[in-house]
Amino acid sequence: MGVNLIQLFEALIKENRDSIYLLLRHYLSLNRSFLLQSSVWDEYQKLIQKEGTETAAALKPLESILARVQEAVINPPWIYLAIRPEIARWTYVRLHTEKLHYKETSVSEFLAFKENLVTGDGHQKWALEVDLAPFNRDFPKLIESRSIGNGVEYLNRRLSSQIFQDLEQGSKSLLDFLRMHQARGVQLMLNERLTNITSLRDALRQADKYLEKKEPETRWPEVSRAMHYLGFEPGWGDHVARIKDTMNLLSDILEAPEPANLSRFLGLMPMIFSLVVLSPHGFFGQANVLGMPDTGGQVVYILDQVHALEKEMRCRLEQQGLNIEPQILVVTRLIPESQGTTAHERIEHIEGTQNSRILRVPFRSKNGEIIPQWISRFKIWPYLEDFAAEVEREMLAELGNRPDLIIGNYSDGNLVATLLSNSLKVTQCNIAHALEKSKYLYSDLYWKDNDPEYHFSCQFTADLIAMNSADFIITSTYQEIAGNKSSVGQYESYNAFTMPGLYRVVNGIEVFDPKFNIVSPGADAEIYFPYTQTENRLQALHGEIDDLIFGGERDNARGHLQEKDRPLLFTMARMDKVKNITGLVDWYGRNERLRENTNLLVIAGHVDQSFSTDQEEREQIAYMHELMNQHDLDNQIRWIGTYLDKKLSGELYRFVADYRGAFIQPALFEAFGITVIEAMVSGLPTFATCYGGPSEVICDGQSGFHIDPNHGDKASSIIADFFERCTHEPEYWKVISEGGIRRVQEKYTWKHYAERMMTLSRIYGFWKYVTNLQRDETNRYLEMFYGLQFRPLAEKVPQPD
Ligand code: UDP
Ligand code: LCN
Repeated sequence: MGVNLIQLFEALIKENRDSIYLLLRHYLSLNRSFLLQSSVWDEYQKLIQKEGTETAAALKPLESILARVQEAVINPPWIYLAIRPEIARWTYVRLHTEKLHYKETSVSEFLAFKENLVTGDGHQKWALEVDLAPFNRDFPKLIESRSIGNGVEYLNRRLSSQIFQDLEQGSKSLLDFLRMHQARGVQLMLNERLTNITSLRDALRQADKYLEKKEPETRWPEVSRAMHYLGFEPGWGDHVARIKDTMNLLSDILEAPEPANLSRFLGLMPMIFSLVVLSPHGFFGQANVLGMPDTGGQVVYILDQVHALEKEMRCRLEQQGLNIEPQILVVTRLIPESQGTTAHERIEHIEGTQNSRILRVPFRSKNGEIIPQWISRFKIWPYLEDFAAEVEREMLAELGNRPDLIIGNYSDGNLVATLLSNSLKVTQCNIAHALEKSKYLYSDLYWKDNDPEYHFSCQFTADLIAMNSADFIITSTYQEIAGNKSSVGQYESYNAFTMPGLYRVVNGIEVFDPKFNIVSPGADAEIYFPYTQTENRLQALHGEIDDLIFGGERDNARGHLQEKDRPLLFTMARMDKVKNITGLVDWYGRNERLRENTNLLVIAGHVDQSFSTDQEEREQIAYMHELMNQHDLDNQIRWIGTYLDKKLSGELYRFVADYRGAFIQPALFEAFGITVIEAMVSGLPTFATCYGGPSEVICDGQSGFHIDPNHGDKASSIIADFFERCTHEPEYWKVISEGGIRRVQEKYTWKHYAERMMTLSRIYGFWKYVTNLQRDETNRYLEMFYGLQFRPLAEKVPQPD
């Protein structure tokens, strides 16, 4: 693309010099240093409207480039452009606005130019550049952007061809790998009799002959003596048919490795008996926690994940013929001042599981005292290193051994997972949930302004360390990694950025790295199911729900719906600014058609501002009241400021669907949005933000609708159109409702999630082993980055007295 772009630019400049000059002058006349994608485009549109058809025609060929400009940085006479011609591929160019010179430039120069505009101190001669590319030079990388997020498939192909290329060496690695399997002190798979590939092949043949004579249902204990004698230990299967199947797979691989066989074989290996899930911040618990500060979808996700994983682990262990109870430990922070939750309890059994627990470990002050109060997720950085050390001790004591997999969650959990995995040499998996960098505009560039409140310098440094040390990363959507044609992925945004005066990142994370895998979460199918499944409906809750929506005054509620037969437009979210509930109320207030056709039901925050301890939430609450007054909305909006328990919220979605309502998720940015899939699977036509995960979860016009929160009028008229159409054409509501149900049932289920996670953890475990993928050089660099950058930054975060 680079070459084409140069040619295109040169040709355009030659042919349409005057018009291009006019456009560049227009950008300069705005007196703005930074223009983002939408402004670059909107300003271009304004100009051609003003100048008329001749200029429009002359500039038309430039559109294909302009549409791909992600950012323009202006400091006359120069304009620097960051162009993203394709998903996850970038080119940087520099234009002289007077001479119309054009040159491709490096990412480093582009970032330095940006820094200069922020600091105003001229180009720094030397800035710390973080560049991880040299470390990854010898590692395999995906080539096509459409393969991003399917790392495991790619790795599997790579692994089998590697084994194939050197069958003896490859098979030897496999043999060594199988020989090292143990569980709680018991040898599994192979014993010391099988010392080389020839003896393994022989033993497999003999075992096959022996098993041939047995009934397929014969259980392992009945053949175990003979198997042991041949060199085989438990783990091959619970009965003869399965044992034979596993052994045949291995024979096939030893003969001619094929990706499908290898991944199936590894998927059957007894490798995962216990795992640790890290989620330090917020209030982690099973009741009364949602709605507490920093506590939302991540908790829902992890609890559902634990249920699904425990089930899958148990099922696999049974099939492997092993009588071992899987163990999962969710490790979080112990908060003595637990505010009516269980956050002060050291250990808590997870309901609905057999052997999964929450283990809580406190944060400590420098002199070792336990910190009693909740601490915002933006300010927890100074505690994490000691926390990790204490977690390591407590976790080993709880599990009796080191875990087989460590899963980090969010920036803090991923950093702790890094420290633990490095120390224990355990496979590390990261889950971001939401990378804060994409949520706040210019959070990197103006980090200094934000640091007193948000400490992004710590968070982004922690993110870079954790991303690069993870063995594999799972994401809920493709866009989380690499965005789409027009918008940048959340991980992609970490590849090149700068925090002026601190450091400049020129290769922060490689989104073509096969460590990335899309494994989407689901919605708890026992709670969130279609409104049409009448036999499972919770009729007993309908009185309560009716009163909640249509009742009169009650604590923590505002508004009283007058026209009760109108369908409900329903929203439910934490009242963070980014969730944009106030934006929605404003659009609703302004759109007469929407007001005539619907009532708005809002479940968010607190109605009484004094109940909130969070500054951002308090501001949103005040603004919400202001908007309700301004648009006179008390007869049309019901605002409930109470968090609902899961059963009630599950039935509420269906109740709204009974009356042909819809769900709306108006966030300025939503990383994934569990409420979106909950609403869809309940059968509610769903309108959700086009920024972030929902844009991928929903197929626009089929399983719901995309709306742009930055264009409220357009968004509200899309919704009004829908309701108007449904009044003439009631079947239309059903079409979208069914589309949403189908989409979630096909793509977003915990069953699928657990199966895939279990396969991934084995394949990445094997990959780590055979390629000796310790990434020693990267780790040493990251350790240095941790010690020299992260630690001093974290120490500067103020701690309570
Ligand atoms: N939730 C709930 N009761 C409420 C509000 C929210 O149970 O009153 C749940 C909601 O059903 C969803 C989660 O909280 O499971 C919110 O997750 P989401 O990913 O939508 O947003 P987050 O809070 O993580 O940003
Ligand atoms: C955090 C978020 O902000 C949501 O978008 C996700 O749905 C949630 O975590 C679970 O991953």
